[in-house]
Amino acid sequence: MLIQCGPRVAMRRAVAAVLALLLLTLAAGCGQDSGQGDAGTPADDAGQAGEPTVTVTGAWARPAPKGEMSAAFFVIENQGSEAVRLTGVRTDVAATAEIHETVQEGSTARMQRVDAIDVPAGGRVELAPGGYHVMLMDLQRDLNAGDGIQLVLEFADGQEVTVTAEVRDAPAGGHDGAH
Ligand SMILES: [Cu+2]
Repeated sequence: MLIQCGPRVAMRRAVAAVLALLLLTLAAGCGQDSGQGDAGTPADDAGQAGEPTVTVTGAWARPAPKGEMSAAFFVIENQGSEAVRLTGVRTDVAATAEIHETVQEGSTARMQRVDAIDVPAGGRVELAPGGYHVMLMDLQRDLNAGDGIQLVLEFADGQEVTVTAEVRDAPAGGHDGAH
């Protein structure tokens, strides 16, 4: 018994020493972490705390009379670390707003509705004549050059971006197909 007692005591002391070291290390670590954590946390969370990660620029729409159709265009930039998906657009100026894509088939341009537009992380997608556009159907009022119309872009992750699109004619020289 005495022979076994010695090692046990030694072991207990060793364990105690290790525990003490561990506690010291943890205490020191905690002190350092709280300092670094305060500085690092806000930046780390910026992209995930409901902060907008999408910027929409250069919004414009074609002039058209009430009851007719128009098309709106803009550039979506995604600064986030995850892809975003434009799933819809709301506006007061049209009874219906749909996301469309103009596709070239031989010499004819045809447009079709698309469910969504994906914008990759760090990427951009341009809605422009001849490609993607927002179709504004059954206009509720005249869209005259110089007007500003409000569009609310809805994304799959729940974020919404409101932009004012300037009503104006297509840029000179831009190709003016089916819109
Ligand atoms: Cu269209």
